[in-house]
Amino acid sequence: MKALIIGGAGFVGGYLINELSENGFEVHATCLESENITEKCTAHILDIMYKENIVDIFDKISPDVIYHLAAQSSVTVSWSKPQLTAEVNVIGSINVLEALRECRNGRNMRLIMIGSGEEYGYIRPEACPLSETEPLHPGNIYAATKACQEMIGEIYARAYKLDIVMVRAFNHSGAKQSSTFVISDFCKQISEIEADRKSPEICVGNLSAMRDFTDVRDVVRAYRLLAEDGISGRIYNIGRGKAVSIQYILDTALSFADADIQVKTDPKRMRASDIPIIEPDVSRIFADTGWKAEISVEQTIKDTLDYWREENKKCQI
Ligand code: A2R
Repeated sequence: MKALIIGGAGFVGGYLINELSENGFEVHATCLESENITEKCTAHILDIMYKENIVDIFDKISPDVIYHLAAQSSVTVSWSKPQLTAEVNVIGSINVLEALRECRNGRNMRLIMIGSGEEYGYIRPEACPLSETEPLHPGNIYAATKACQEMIGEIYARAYKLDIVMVRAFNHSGAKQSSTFVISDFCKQISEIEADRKSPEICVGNLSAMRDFTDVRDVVRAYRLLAEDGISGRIYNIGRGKAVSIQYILDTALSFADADIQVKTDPKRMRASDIPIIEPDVSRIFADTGWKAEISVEQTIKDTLDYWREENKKCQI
């Protein structure tokens, strides 16, 4: 089986390249000119804003499965750069869909489109666990573009009979993730305190919110299984199905710390619109592929902390 990952140089891309190459796939991955990619795959330069270039790559590789990961993936950036976010996430995704329609062998390729649990947005707490049929009320620009990408994906699947599977991935974490995400943020701060590079205070936001965290290694396994067993035209939630509080994430991270650390609430980290609980129903993906999260939240936190400790050592050399 041949796989092509569009946007392979990002956080998830590196893990997906590993997952697929370890499971016998011939892996191709695209990156922007400025990015680096691992040697476990064949790299191709691609900007999804140029549809003809996507068609060329699809024709050249003729993959069995395409993973569309390329995105402006930051909620924060989506507020400051809404046009860029819409261009990459919506127009770029339409370019991918059009390329699938126009390339020579597109009817024999499966496209996995990566959306987000953020698409659900302003939910009623009693709607949890959120099933895929729950109405979407995106609460930020990033989420709105992902909902739009998905709606257009559904239209292409139906109108042009293309083989497209869509996912809504909830919070996923692991080593190498940007510290704009909570687990990575806490672990990075702890590692800096341990290394005496920061005062012994960890800055936190709203600790009562409950979110669903899955290890990125489990998430990419779900992506692989969906290529094999997912049902064409379907949308799948991907998550653990069990939310925990940010307080629990903090306490667990602190329990692994080799230092005395005070907790300090930072008003800049408090979001006025924080929804109390977001938790997906993951029975659909389990029914169709047998996938469920296997790596514990505690393990993810431990591995992320170890990653940041190593990064700190590099700074000291
Ligand atoms: O923005 P950069 O330089 O980090 O590059 C990102 C790349 N990308 C593009 N690739 C091709 N053409 C473009 N016009 C374009 N704009 C951005 O997509 C980055 O290397 C990759 C996305 O990776 P991350 O930002 O690290 O996202 P992550 O966490 O790997 O998430 C993968 C997917 C995304 O669709 C998220 O929205 C979703 O999972 O949660």
